[in-house]
Amino acid sequence: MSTELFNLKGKVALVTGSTHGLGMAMAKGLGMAGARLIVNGNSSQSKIDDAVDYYKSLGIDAYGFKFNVTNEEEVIKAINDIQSKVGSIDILVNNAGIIKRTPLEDMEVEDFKEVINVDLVSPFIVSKHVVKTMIAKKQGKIINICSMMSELGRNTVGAYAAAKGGLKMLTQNMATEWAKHNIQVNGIGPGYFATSQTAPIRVDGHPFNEFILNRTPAAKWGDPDDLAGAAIFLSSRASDFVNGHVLYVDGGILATIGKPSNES
Ligand code: GCO
Repeated sequence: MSTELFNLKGKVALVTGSTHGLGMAMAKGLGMAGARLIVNGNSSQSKIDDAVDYYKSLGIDAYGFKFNVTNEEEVIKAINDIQSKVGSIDILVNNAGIIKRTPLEDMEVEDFKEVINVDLVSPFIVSKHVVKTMIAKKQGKIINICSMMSELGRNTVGAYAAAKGGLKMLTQNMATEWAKHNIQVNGIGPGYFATSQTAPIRVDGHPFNEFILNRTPAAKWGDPDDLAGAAIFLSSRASDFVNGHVLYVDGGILATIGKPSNES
């Protein structure tokens, strides 16, 4: 019984931004649990093809769809293509995101708007169109990828924090409106993970690197594969009565005030 609860066989899972990083780690987890994987990106077709080949090399049934999650027309067309070529989407992971690190007083309005558009508006756009079939089928799972910045501020990432804070509340409101259709909407809040996005601040000797190693009770950066379990749980029957919750996978950062660097 216990493993059956986490079995995703026969499910179709769309993970936006799943050609690399955290998106790829979560998508791999869903594929290994049996889901048929819809791989999405917007940079280049070859990057998507390479990712699909990688998933297939792991025995995962994967299909690539290049579309811009901020462009509603492209999203509508892609969802129709996916549904006609693969099947209706049972699991949606809104992972695609960007970050711009600039002090707020120096940030261009266009840059602020772009971060909000990709990190907050696109989860709304994609969910709005995917949920229609979930409502008709009276079942579905949506996972929004939040952040430590859904709870905490940090110098230079104001637009990102505004978006991720908003995404936490969007998650709660989606749950409020769609739970009655047996659709569970939850979030995952990654802590600090070793990805290309954090590479600039994860350099040996970089003050932020030392800060994170000291600030994180687990005393390490997360491995993207550490997110697979949370993604499978929130995509499976095991979470059928979990709604509007953000599951933080952060090595304990949010659990603690931290400690002075001279304390072990
Ligand atoms: C940063 C990091 C963070 C992490 C993550 C933390 O500059 O602080 O890039 O944004 O990526 O979101 O939860």
